[in-house]
Amino acid sequence: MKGWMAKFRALLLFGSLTLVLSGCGKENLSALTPKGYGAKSALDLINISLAVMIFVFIVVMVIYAIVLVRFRKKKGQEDFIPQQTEGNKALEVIWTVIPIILLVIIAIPTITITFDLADESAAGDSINVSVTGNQFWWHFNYEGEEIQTSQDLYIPTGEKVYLNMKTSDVLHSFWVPALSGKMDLHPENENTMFIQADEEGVYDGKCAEFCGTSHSLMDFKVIAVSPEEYEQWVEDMKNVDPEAQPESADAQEGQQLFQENSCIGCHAIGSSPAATGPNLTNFGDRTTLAGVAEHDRDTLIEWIQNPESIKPGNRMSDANYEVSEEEAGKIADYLLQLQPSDITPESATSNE
Ligand code: HEC
Ligand SMILES: [Cu+2]
Repeated sequence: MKGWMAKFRALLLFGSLTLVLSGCGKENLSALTPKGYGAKSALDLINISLAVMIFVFIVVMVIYAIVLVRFRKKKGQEDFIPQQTEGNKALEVIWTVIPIILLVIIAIPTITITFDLADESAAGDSINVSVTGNQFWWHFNYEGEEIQTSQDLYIPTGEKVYLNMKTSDVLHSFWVPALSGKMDLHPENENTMFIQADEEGVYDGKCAEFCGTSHSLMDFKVIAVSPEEYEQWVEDMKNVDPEAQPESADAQEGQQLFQENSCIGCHAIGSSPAATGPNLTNFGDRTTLAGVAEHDRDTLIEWIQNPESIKPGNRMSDANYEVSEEEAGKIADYLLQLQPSDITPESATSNE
């Protein structure tokens, strides 16, 4: 009775764990709910391999069950040693040939898809973005467009967008599970992959290569909008005037403070090339602060005063500047009104 209870408890525990854990994960961060070309191909491969493995498992289990039942010692049967056989050509050929066939069934799509996903022949006619991984943030430079941005990567749906990737420091790995597989970033070699989103949406990205203290906080977003919205976004980003005066007096003071303190030394606004910190041209349109924190005024003030408390070990923490809470508030007002485009992450989720 006791043993039975223990088994029942274990079953209950595992059963409820399965139930609870199956609720984990977000749909826009899962390779099992693919929303793009690369991720769909990968899921096809997972399914083919799984089908083959389930087939093998079932065949083995059925034979096992038959043997167990058929060759049991029957009631009242005398002990005896069964007839001993050695070698059986037919059987050996069968159990060599079947696995070969199964491996070929897995190999053909694997090789086809591997080459297909590595195919860069369309890169010349496509959107190309230089991606730079930094501890612990992402920089995006739209080649030929004079657009530099960080953290949020805008792409049009239904098109291959080629990412030419490098890192400025240690190894990182670019991964948007719902859209495609991973690609490592190297300081020396440029690695290229393409992503293609089939549906509009905001897809979560992660750094998938341990890169230091805040590796787990090196998040980013891919924002897939319709091709027309993308065109609009490109136009808006190209037309940004980095010197433009904000409307409110506080934000104007904030702009002054941003320039007087060392902020401007590390953060570009407009299309000037990559600096030590993220480009803030469309900071007001971002969904998160520094890729992970709440995107609101209070959190931003805290970030400006003590970035270490939000992202340990980040490269802004050892910057030399002194701003009061009031000044940080004005800088926050300035940064939050940097909203050059009507195309925002909401555009990607509103048409659903
Ligand atoms: C030494 C260079 C440096 C200085 C100076 C600096 N920052 Fe930063 N800043 C960074 C880096 C690096 C990051 C990225 C941190 C991360 O996410 O790992 C960052 C991130 C940010 C972010 C978040 C950006 C995003 O994309 O979400 C804001 C906002 C910001 N800094 C504002 C400021 C302000 C305001 C000042 C001046 C008071 C300032 N920074 C001074 C380097 C600097
Ligand atoms: Cu990283």
